[in-house]
Amino acid sequence: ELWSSEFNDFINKCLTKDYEKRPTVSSLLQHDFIKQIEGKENVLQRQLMEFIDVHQQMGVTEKARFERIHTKKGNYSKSLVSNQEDVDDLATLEVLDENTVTEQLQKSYAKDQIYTYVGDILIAVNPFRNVDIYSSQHSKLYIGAKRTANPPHIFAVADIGYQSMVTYNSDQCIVISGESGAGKTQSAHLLVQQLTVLGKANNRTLQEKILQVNNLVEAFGNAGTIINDNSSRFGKYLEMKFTCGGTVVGAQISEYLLEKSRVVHQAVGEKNFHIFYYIYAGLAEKKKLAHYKLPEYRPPRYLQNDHFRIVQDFMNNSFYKSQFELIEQCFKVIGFTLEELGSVYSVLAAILNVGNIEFSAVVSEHMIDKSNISNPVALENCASLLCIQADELQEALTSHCVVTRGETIIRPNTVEKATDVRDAMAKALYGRLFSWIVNRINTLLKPDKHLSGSDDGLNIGILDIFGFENFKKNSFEQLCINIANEQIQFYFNQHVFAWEQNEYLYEGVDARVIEYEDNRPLLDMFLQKPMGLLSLLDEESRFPQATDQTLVEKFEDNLKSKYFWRPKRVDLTFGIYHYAGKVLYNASGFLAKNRDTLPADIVLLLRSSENNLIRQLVTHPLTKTGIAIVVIFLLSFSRDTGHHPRETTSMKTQTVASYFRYSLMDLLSKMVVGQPHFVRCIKPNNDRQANKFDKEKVLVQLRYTGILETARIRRQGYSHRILFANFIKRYYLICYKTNDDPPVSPETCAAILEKAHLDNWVLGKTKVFLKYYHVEQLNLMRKETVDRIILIQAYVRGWLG
Ligand code: AOV
Ligand code: MG
Repeated sequence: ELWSSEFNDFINKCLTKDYEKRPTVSSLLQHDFIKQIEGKENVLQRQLMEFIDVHQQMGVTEKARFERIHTKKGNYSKSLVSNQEDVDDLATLEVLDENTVTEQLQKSYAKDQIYTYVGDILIAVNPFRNVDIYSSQHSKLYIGAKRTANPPHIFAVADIGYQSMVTYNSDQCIVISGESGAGKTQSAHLLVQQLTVLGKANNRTLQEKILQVNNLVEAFGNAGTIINDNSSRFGKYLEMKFTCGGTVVGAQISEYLLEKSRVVHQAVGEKNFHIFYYIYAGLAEKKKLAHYKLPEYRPPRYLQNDHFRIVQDFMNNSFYKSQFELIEQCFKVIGFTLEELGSVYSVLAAILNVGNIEFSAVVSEHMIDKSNISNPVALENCASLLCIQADELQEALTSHCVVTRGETIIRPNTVEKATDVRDAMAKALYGRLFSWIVNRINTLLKPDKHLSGSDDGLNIGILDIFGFENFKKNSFEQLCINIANEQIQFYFNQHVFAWEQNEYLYEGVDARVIEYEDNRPLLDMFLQKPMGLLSLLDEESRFPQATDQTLVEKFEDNLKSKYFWRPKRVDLTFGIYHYAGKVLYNASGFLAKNRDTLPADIVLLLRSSENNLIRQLVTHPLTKTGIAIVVIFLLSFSRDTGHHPRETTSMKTQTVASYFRYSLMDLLSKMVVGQPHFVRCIKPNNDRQANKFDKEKVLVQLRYTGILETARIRRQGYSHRILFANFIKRYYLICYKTNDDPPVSPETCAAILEKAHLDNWVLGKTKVFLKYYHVEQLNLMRKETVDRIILIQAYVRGWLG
């Protein structure tokens, strides 16, 4: 409260370069503000102590690094370092080639220095073991510190994001990329952790709630894959909400494209979503398996795989038990009620029971294949957990309604069809439960209007999606995951290369053009309408007679792109040259997965449930779906002039591909409003081993992510462009007196920059072009003056002895 804008204003008034004009001690003591804080000295003193504590700790490190900082801030071009030295920033390397960069990363890695900068971008090499660099001491060290004062760190990225948000009063987004298992999710956790510290939530509970969000959604959205024991099977954009003053007041998450198919089937060597194992072990511990009708002997079908052949494999697992406790705690801390918690367990248990329902074929007198449920116990269990009628469930699974010429006819389902309906029901229940949890979290963590002020406040978004995947067998899910990664790479290129170069051109700033791998053509091949891969997939999904075979043929006939090829004309495989390498996909199941239909009978039945949560899952069309249609409509309208959008879809016909396309657009639209910061995670080996740096493996990732080009452009380029007026408003104090009102002109900007002893900046037509280290230096100069005043005040009041 005491660090209010009023207090800051007060400090600013005392802030003048002209020592003569500074207020005297006695005049300070008479100041209104000082009087106002009378009686609150204890609070202020504690804050000051903390502040000094941080500074003393920083001081130690700073001393050791003083020389380097000094040369760096003087004349940057002279501070390029030779290969023998340690570098924190690859952009400062004298020799900038693949080998040097890889060696540099390897050297740092060997010393547990897993982070390295490339200009303002952070590279994180996964250590695959705990490194002691995330303590509260470390956390303090990176608060408001100049970047060169400490070794590179993910906390520094949080700090830059936070400081930029407060300084420029603008939203920020942190984009984390890297292949599966590279460390994105871990990085996202660390960012949230540091941002809650920075956002000094004045309410401990809120801080705890925000810290639990990731754990909770990941229990439902992550699973063990061959590559990563805790692999994200959905994309997550977590927005932390702040007041304009920088106090954290809430959080919101958006989820993208959960891999629902995992609920009913897992590839060899993989597992189902974590939560299923957690509840099994947790409920066993509480002796509640029978209550939730979970079998204690044979594992439910959906949990049977090569990891778990008998139920004891996970039921008695102590890790799963402790995770269950943790998740239950998360639910409670965030604010879910016990009733809601019970319903969540019921839905999960119902899904496992749905999977146990088996069908057998009955040949009727009309020779139509019918199916019967051969294990009525599973059916009864499932109906009871979902609070619906068992006979109605049986009917919805084994038959379907057809409306022909106004007449409704009931047709039996074959065993195959009934099995599909069963699995579709399980997937839908899980997907909707996941969205419900996310929506509920958003409601519970919505910033209080009263706290965030009348306006919307500010936010920092953290993007953590599923990483690029290339398995032995790649299906629809891998295709979606990899397209999303293409999109992120495109976004990165746009920011780092394309927009930067355009702006130089526009502002008349001379900068050399850097070549980079543009993945736009490939992205167009996927997203264009009407001939892009996703559109073709949608079109084929509308034909009832279409098969996966006709789909691949359609791709081959229509996708005239060097990025697409078909190795064997006969089978279902096709290949794509992604930015991160070539991937062979198998189109088997593509159409069904894209249609993702849930029969109306099942929806109607679930709507009759006596359980409130279950009714909610099927009653409200997920709000996003509604927006999706509008956005797709608008996008297709504005882009493909001449073509009327065909997707005037109702919810019934919305496919995964069209929803997915919308998701990408929605995500991008959120991201483009904020200033981006990038974290690029690198996987040092394929064996998840600590202390193993596979040079070839790293090199490939450096190549396809364009790190080398990034380093080049960061060396030559200007990462910050600030309008003259904004620049002057913020930094005029460095050169002028508090009461001065210098004109908005390039000359004023130049005067400030010269006064700050900076070189290598450029003035464009409307903006100042700065390198990232210039901004750091300027901010530091401004902050140091303010800090000094605060300390003086403390001494004046005699609080520090
Ligand atoms: P991902 O998010 O990039 O993969 P994770 O963040 O899940 O990868 O990291 C994979 C594993 O690497 C973690 O479970 C940790 O064991 C280890 N790890 C990552 N970062 C660190 C770190 N900073 N310190 C210690 N261990 C770490 V995927 O979600 O599969 O694309 O879809
Ligand atoms: Mg992840």
